Amino acid sequence: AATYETLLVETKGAVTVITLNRPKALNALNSTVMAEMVAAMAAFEADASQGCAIVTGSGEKAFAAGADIKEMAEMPSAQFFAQDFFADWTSKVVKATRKPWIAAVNGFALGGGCEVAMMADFIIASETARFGQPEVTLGVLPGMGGSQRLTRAVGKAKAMDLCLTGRMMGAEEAERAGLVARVVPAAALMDEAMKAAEKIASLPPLAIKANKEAVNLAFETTLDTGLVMERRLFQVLTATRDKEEGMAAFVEKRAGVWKGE
Ligand code: CO8
Repeated sequence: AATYETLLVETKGAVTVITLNRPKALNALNSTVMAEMVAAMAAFEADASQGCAIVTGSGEKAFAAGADIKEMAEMPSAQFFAQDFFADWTSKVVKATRKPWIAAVNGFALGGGCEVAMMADFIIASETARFGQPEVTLGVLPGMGGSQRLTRAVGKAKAMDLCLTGRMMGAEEAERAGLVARVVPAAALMDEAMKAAEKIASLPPLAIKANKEAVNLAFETTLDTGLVMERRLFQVLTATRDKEEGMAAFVEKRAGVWKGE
């Protein structure tokens, strides 16, 4: 596997584990992290042996405490616009990745950290996780999707509360609000995330991609169009070998063997 300056990337069977690795800066997201995440996610997406990825933070304290404030403080204003700063996260990490990835949130997920967690297909949080969009306290606002993805995830009341006060919410509140899929004790976080990722990686890959695409469509389109698209994806999957195998395996009471065809 490639080596990175700000990430640790390991493959464990069919699961790629990407660890944000700037623990002294609470894994703050600078331009290098951004560029390396684009590369690491592209490598994951391209590797046919890999079925699911986990993104987590190194150390016990943080998933990521946000975009790197020290880097942004030095950056000329025009450069934010000229580089379309933060745009790659959506275009090159979120949109370019058709395989699923899970955020395993182990501590602070603030600002850009919360936003990266929300880019994942779902979040598994440790009991010690803390989520927030404190950008207002820096004189700015979320810049990597927080105002949009958080509002879609938890609704206006809590999104406004978090964005306007900058307060953090704990894992339990985040689960109640629908931001987080599961909360587990800190010591069990990576085991739980690995089990979920291994399960996903063990399932028919075309069906996995179609399920991900269909759920994401619910955020992008009308109900009517979304329902049509869901049916089309269903109809497309009926033409796959894996559908034949899946239904035969059920009838024959055995485990399916998937080809991704
Ligand atoms: N960027 C850079 N360095 C950071 C960041 C960060 N986001 N967060 C923490 N660090 C560094 C600290 O500076 C400190 O470094 P040093 O040891 O060199 O002083 C080290 O990490 C440890 O942090 P603390 O000593 O502060 O640890 P505490 O346990 O006291 O506090 C907190 C932990 C509460 C998480 C605290 O570090 C904190 O509040 N961090 C910042 C959180 C934040 O505001 N995040 C939002 C950042 S902005 C963003 O993500 C979106 C940007 C959109 C802007 C658009 C611009 C146009």
